Amino acid sequence: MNTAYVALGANLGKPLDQLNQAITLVNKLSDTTVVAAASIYQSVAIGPGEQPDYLNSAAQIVTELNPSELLAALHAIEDALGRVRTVHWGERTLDLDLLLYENYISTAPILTVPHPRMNGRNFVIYPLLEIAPTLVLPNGESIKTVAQKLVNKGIQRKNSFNPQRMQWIN
Ligand code: ROI
Repeated sequence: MNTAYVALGANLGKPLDQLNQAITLVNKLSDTTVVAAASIYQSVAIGPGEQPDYLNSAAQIVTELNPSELLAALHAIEDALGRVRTVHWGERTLDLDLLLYENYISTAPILTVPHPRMNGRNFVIYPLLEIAPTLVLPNGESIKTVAQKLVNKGIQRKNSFNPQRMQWIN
């Protein structure tokens, strides 16, 4: 069994509904189980133009899928939940990013793990810190050190996750 971490984000449609559907689908992937999910964090959009705030979270999973299979499965869930790919870095109905997969490192453009921009984003690192406070990244840096370098601004913790129901509660 391999432990992996996935970031979830949405800022169009009904973001909380999409995240709840997404976590259910991730948990239903073959040979994959959601072990923990962080609270929902509402965060100001970074990126071009005016965008609604995002809802972000992170999940810890165990899986027998390999990194490329897992990434493909996450993309399939994005597509199933109607992600519209328009502007690069634009608003989206659902974004699922593979952050970490064991201590695997890949710099291939189609599968970059660890996620290349995760360390600079409080909306990725804060949820990750919540579910994996002792995590050490493949480069040897601890999640706590990464979190301490970030500015606690433009982000608010919201809904907590109910693991029995596999849902964030409204
Ligand atoms: N901004 C926030 N706050 N949260 C996201 O998940 C997010 N995702 C993105 C871009 C457009 C970079 N901005 C974001 O892909």
